[in-house]
Amino acid sequence: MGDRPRAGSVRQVNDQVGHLVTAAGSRFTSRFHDERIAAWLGMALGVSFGTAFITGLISHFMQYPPDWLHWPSRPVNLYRVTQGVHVIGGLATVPLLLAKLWTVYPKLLQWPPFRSAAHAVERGLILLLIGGALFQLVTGVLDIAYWYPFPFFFTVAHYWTAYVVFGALIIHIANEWAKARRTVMRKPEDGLDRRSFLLSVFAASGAVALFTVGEAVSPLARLALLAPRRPGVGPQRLPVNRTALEAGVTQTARDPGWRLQVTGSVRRELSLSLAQLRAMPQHTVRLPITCVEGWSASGDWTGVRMRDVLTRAEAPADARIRAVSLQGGGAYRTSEVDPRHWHDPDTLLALSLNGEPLDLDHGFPCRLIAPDRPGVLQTKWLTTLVAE
Ligand SMILES: Nc1nc2c(c(=O)[nH]1)N[C@H]1C(S)=C(S)[C@@H](COP(=O)(O)O)O[C@H]1N2
Ligand SMILES: [Mo]
Repeated sequence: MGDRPRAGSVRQVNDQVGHLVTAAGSRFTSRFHDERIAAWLGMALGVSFGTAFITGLISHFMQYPPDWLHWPSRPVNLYRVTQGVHVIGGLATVPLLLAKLWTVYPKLLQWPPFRSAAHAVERGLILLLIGGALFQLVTGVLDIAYWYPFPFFFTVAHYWTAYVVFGALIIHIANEWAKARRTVMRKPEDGLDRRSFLLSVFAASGAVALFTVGEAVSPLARLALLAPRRPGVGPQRLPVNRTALEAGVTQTARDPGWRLQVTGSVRRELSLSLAQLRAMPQHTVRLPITCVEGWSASGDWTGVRMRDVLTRAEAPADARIRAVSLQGGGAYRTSEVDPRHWHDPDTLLALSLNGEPLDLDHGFPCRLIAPDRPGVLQTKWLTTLVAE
């Protein structure tokens, strides 16, 4: 007893931690912990996160539009493109971010962690950026895999974190821009083969995109090996997100007494049976279901124009319409249709898909289908339209 060292002073502890961290940092030495590579990857990440931010905002504000905002209903595939870019681009970002973190991680482990207050703020910001970026990619991937092991609601967390990441990214770019530019412009003299390293990272990113893009671009559907849903796979050759069983509507949807009610600020309330809807002029349109999770699949939908029904009910021309499902609960049991969308001749109360009456899982007896609209708003198993 007695000759064991006393608990070390703060300085000793600090030195030891520093030693350990440095040892961890130097264990996997690689020539590619390199500023030039970090700068190129940083630029690619700036573009991909910037694109994800913009396309993400588009998706958010399409689903939760403020009163003054009316999305166009044309081109019909617009949302298919922006959301495809969001999800497939997001997946392709995973290899880029991993490569970047691997390239710079010795710097992350530097000891002491900060030298001054300003340096502490700068590093705190980088931590926020890395944490936020990883959070966005991880939750995004889990969401499209329909796996929700986290205690928060995905869309809310993903949406708010986007602002944090974007803010931190802008400051990071402002801090690093001059240095990164100099690094990239300067001709390297060390003969390090950065090009093949960068090419492999970009190839990995491209491969992820190639093997998922078919979930939104039907001709490439057979390549979509990494995609959780594929166009053409499902009842009536269309994927299903929520089945009638899961939605708890198998009985009510098949009830022969089913009627579509049209109420609210209309001058003539309507209550239409399926036979009455079938007796109205029928139209066929080719439109995609574009899920926010990135997959899109087109079908030939046949049914009554929404505007024909609303005109018959004498709904105000500028009314927003709430479409209500038979489904008892859940986030997607209702959706809002703005005037632009319900006046569009392609917006249907669909009764058939690809030439057959709607499958129960696609919304039998009647579902909403409208151009340039997220899948979550294409309400299935309709029962009521409320003019607001
Ligand atoms: N009532 C109701 N409608 C709904 C949903 C739902 O859960 N309940 N899911 C939506 C989502 S997220 C998508 S992507 C589409 C999928 O339509 P499909 O199953 O016909 O392909 O339906 C939408 N309509
Ligand atoms: Mo969806």
